[in-house]
Amino acid sequence: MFDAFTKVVAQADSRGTMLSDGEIDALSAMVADANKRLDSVNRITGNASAIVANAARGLFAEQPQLIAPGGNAYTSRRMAACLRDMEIILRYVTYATFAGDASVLNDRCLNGLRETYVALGVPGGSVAAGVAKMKEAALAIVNDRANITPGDCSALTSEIASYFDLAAAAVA
Ligand code: PEB
Repeated sequence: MFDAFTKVVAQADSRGTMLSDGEIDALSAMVADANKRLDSVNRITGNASAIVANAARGLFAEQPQLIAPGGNAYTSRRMAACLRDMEIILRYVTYATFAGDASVLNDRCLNGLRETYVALGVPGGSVAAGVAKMKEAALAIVNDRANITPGDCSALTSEIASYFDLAAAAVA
């Protein structure tokens, strides 16, 4: 598992070179914007249950076959597993956001997830649709202008979006 710093160090070490100016500048920019990152993680984390519940509600409204008899979220056991899966994915997205690197998400959550869903008969495309809904909700919360110092959050927003997209693509 890497964060943005250890990733760059590992890459420089495998090249056998000093850190480049570009690498130092990129990490320096990341440090300068660190409060935005921590605020974003805090906001997503603090709203995690609402993000999961609303995304699931939206998913089941669009794909009612999931909660109909025989569906993959039918019975409270499967429904609970589904909500739990969405929460796990959201949790790893917050870890990746915190670390500034996708490796924790890839290695500990997404690796083998598609195969798991195929084996279980869970429709990966539906999970991906649920992840896309969590992405919209999380980014809306991150970009809420209320109670923060206004600033440019576009780079961070697209970074966070990329983690959700990675998760969706891994199971779709
Ligand atoms: C992945 N999900 C399920 C299982 C596993 C995961 C390993 C099988 C074991 C169990 O049931 O607990 N676990 C999960 C995960 C990690 C992990 C992400 C990462 C570290 O360790 N059903 C739907 C929706 C979707 C869904 C499309 C969006 O209709 C999910 C939610 N996951 C779902 C369901 C099951 C499941 C299991 C329904 C239960 C399947 C079954 O037993 O029939």
